[in-house]
Amino acid sequence: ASYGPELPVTSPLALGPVVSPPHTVEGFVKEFLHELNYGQGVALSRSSVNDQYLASARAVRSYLMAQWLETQRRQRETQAKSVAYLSAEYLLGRQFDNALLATGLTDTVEKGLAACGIDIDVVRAQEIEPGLGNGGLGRLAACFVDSLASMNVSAIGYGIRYEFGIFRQTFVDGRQVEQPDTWLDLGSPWEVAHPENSVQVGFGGRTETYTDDDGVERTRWIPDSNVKGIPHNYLVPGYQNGRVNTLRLWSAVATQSFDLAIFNSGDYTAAVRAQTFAENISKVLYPEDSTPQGRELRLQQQYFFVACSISDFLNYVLPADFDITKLPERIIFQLNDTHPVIAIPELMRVLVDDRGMAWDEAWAITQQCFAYTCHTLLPEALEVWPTELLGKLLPRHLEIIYRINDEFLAEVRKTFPGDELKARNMSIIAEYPERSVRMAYLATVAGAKVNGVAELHSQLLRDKVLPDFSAMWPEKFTNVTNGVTPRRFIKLANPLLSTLITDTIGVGWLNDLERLRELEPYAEDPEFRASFREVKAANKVRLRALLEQRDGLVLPEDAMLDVMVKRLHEYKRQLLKVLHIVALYDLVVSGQAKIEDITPRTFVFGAKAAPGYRMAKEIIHLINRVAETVNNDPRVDGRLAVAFPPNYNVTLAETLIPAADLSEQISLAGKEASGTGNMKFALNGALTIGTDDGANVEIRQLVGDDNFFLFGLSEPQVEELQAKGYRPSAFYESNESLRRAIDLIASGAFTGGDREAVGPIVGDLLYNDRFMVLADYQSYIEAQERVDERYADPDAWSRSAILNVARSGFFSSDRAMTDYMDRIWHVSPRR
Ligand code: T68
Repeated sequence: ASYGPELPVTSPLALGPVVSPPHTVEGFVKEFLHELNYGQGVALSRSSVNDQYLASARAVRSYLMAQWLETQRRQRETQAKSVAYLSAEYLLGRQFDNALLATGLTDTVEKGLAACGIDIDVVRAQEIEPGLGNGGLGRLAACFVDSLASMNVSAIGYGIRYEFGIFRQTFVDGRQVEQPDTWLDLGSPWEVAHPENSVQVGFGGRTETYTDDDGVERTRWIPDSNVKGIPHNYLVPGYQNGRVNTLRLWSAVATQSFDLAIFNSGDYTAAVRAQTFAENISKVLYPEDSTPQGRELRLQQQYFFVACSISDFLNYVLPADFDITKLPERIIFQLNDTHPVIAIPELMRVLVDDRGMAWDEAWAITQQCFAYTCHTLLPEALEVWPTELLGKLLPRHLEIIYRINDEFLAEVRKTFPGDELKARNMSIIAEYPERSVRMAYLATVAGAKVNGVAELHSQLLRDKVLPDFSAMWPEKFTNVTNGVTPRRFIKLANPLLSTLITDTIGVGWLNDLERLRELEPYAEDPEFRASFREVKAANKVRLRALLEQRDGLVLPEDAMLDVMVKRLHEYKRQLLKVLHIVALYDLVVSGQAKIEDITPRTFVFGAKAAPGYRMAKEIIHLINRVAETVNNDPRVDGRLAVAFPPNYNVTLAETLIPAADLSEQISLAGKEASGTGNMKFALNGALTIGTDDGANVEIRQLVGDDNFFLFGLSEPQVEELQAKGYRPSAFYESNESLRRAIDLIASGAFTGGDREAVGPIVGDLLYNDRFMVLADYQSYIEAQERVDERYADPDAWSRSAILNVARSGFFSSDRAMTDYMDRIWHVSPRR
C-alpha cells in the first residue's frame, strides 16, 4: 500500500518546525487516542461513535495541517498570482474520506481504527455533510477548489459559513416538509475558527464629502451599524501532492460598537436584539435555486461575505508593504454568478475612499481584478436589486454604481451614436418595473471576462442575454464548459470501477482524466465487458442496501436503474419523466401490453423543491403518489417501480450515480445552462437520454450519437414553435398515449380519486406548458423505446457504457480549471 510521501515536513515558521504525525498505523493510533483522550476527554472504552468520529477526523486533519502551513509559507515566499473564488455556496459533501484519499491514509486509518476495535464504516457514517449550497452552482464551486488544490494552483475560496445549510427534506403524505439542517450540532472537526482575524463590515447610514489634508474633495461612508465577520478555515487538500489550499467561510457576530449606543441608552433588550441582526446574516442558506428572491437579508449576506473577503485578502493575505497599484498582478476574483457582484463597488470604495486612490486608476485596477461566470438563461434568474433597498443598506455603493454607469453609458453613446434606446437597454440601472441595479450588467461592465458554463450556454449568453455587450466587447466573452472532480465522483464514489480502470490502464488517470481514452479498445473485449457489468451489479447491490437502511425502501433486483436526480424545477421537466412512467403503467393496467413485454425498470428520483415554489411541490407530491400506486399494484408485479428517497444530497449521489444505468437529462433545450450531474453519470458508465441542451450537447459529441439517446426539439426549434404560437392542447388531442396518460392523472387514479390534488399540474400542462413537455413527449417515448432495445442486448449496452466512460475525460474539473487559467485568469500551476 502507498501511504503517500513520507513526512515530517519541517517549516521555518515562527511557530517552530511543523511535524506531521508519521504515516503509519501506530502513528495514526497514537494521534487518534490523543485526540480522543485529550481533545474529546473520553477513554476509548467509554467513547461514543461521535467521539470516535471527531477524534479520527481531527487526527486526519493534523496530517493535513503540516502541509497547509507549508503551502502558506511557500505562497508568502513566492507571492505568486492567486485566484480568489467568490461564491455564496459550497456544496462540499462529506470531508472524511476525501481527506483520507488526499493524504493516502485510507488503509492506515482503517487498520488503526480496527486495532482500536472500531469499524471505519461506522465512523464514516457519523459525518453530516456540510450542505452549504443548493445544487449545481454550489457543487461546482466545491469541485473547482478541489481541482485547484490538486493541480497545485495558488487559490483561496471565500464564502459563507451558514449555521443552517440546505434544508433536510422529509415527506409527509407525499408532500415535502422542510426540516432545519443542524449540521453543526455534533461538532465540526474540519474547520478552524480565527476570531483574532475577524473583519468589521458596515451597513446602512449615510455618506458625506469632506476635504482631506491635501485639499482634495473626498467621500466617506458613515455606516450606522457594524457586523463582525469571523473567518473559519477549511483545508482543501490536493490529491496526494502535498498542497493544501484554504476555503475561508465567514460567520457573522455582533460587534461591541454595534450595540454600544443602545447599551448606553440603557435599553438592554434592544441591544440584545441588535445582536440578533448581526447573527442572522450567516444563519441560513436561502433555499431558492435559479429564482433569487430580492430579500434584504440576502443582500446583507452577499455584501457581508465579499466585504470580509476583500478586506481579508488586502489586509491579511497580502504583505503589509504591498503596492496596491500592482493588485492585478497578485489576484483575480472569480465571481460565481451575480451573488458576489457587490464586491465590485466594494473594491472601488476601498481603493478610492479608504486608500485615497484616484477614481480612474481604481477603476482600471478593478476592471482587471474581476471575472464573472453566468450560470443561467432564465430571465427571472437574473438578479436585480431595487435601488431603494441597495441605497438604504449600502449608500456609498449605490453612488459608486451610479458613477460606473454614467461613465459606461457615455462610452455606449460614443460606440452607438444617436442610439438612445441602446443606452437605455444596456444601462446597469433598470427603470421598470422599479428602479433597480442589474447585477449581471454590472459584472459584465466591470469584469475582464464573462463566461458561460457550456458551449451552447455561452453562445446563447452572447446572442440572447447580453447581445449588446457582446457586440461592444466581443473579446470579453468566452466559454468554459463545467467539469466535476474525478477524485470524489469516480475514485471515492466508485471504488470498484476505479480498481477496474487501474487494473486495465494503470495508475495516473485520476489527475489526467483524458487517459480514460485508453479504455476504448476494451469496449470490444467480452471479458472486460463482463467485469464492467459486475461492477455495475455490485454498485446496485450497494445502493439497494443503502436505500433499505436509510429510507426503508426496497428496490426490486435485476431491473434497469433509470435515474433523475437534480433540483425540482419546471424547466428540468421531471413531469416528462412522470408522463413516461404513467404511460408505461397505463399500457400494463389497460391490457395494451403484457407485463412480460415491459422492460423491468426502477425509476429513481431525487429532488428538493424551493420551499416557496408551489408548482415544484405539487410535482413532488404527484411523483410520490404515482410511486405509491405503481409500486403497490399487483398487475405490475414489481417490474416497474418508482423510488423517491427524500433529501437527495451529495452523500446519496455518491452511491446512487455509480449504480445507474440510465441518466435522465431532459430539460427543454436552451434552459439548462450546463448540468454537471450529466457528466458524473457518463463518467460512471450510465447512458444518457437527453435533449440537445447545456453540456449534453458536448457529452453527445464526445461519446458519439450511437451511445447517447437524443430526443426533443433543438433550441432553434423551440424558438420557432414559441414564435408561431405554442398550443399544448394540440399535442394532447393528437397523441393518444399522451392523452391517456394525462387523463389517467387527471382522473385521480394516483390520488385516491382526488382530482383537485392534480388540478394545477394538469391545467398548467394543457393550457400553459411553458417548458413544452407535451411538445417533446412523443420524441421522448420513442427514445425510451430505443433505450429498451439497447438494454435487451447486454453486450451492446456495455459497449456503449464503456465508451461513455472512455470518452468523458474532458469533463474533469481539472480541464475546466486549465481553461479558466488559460482564458481568464492567466495564472499557472506552481511547480
Ligand atoms: C446551475 N445553477 C445551473 N443555481 O442551473 C446548471 N441560483 O445548469 C449548471 O450546471 C450549474 O449551475 C453549474 O454551472 C444553479 O445551481 C443555483 O443553485 C442558484 C442558487 C442561488 C440563486 C440562484
